[in-house]
Amino acid sequence: MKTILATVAAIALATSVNAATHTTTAGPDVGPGAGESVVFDFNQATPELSGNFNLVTGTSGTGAAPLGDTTQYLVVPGSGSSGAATLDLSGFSNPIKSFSFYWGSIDTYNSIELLNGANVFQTILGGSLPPATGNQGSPATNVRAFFTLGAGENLTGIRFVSDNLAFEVDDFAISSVPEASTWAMLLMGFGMIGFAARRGRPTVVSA
Ligand SMILES: [Ca+2]
Ligand SMILES: [Ca+2]
Repeated sequence: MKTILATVAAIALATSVNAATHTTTAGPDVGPGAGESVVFDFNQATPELSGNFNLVTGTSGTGAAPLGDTTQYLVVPGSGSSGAATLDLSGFSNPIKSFSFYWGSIDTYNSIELLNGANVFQTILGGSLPPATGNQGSPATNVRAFFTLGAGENLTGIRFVSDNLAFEVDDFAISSVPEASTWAMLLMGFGMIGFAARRGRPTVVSA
């Protein structure tokens, strides 16, 4: 009976944690997590990015450079006092297991929406990564934010939303997935090993 109860509890626990979780590391940026690589550094325009945004360097009236970041970064909104920009991740092989980015001067009115196609399956508020005071010079509010996706979650895009000035982002990274060509080479390699193994084995002739 104890075993059954433990199993039921384990299943309940497993299903209840089916959502992206997050942690942070204080700035300046420590870079991507284990198994991740930067796929967007925002140093140039990219077709995957759409919406109300700007790519800027340094601190101006609309965006504050994330602590220690001297490169170009993403700022939302690009015009007006609120807006959203979407980063299309559908070109990457799924499942994406984790992602991270350098989040400058976190504000409570910043949020990210995790997308599967047009569907928002989770919203994470800036206020859930305290202290979200918007402080531009504090390591506590300029952090590498790490997100681990829940089981079965299919991430195809991220929407950066800001209801005021501003949401600053740089060096967006995802868990690296081997490219199709890498898989083809791996499979070819396995095939050759298999062929060699078969050749080396004495042929058994059944009577
Ligand atoms: Ca950059
Ligand atoms: Ca900010």
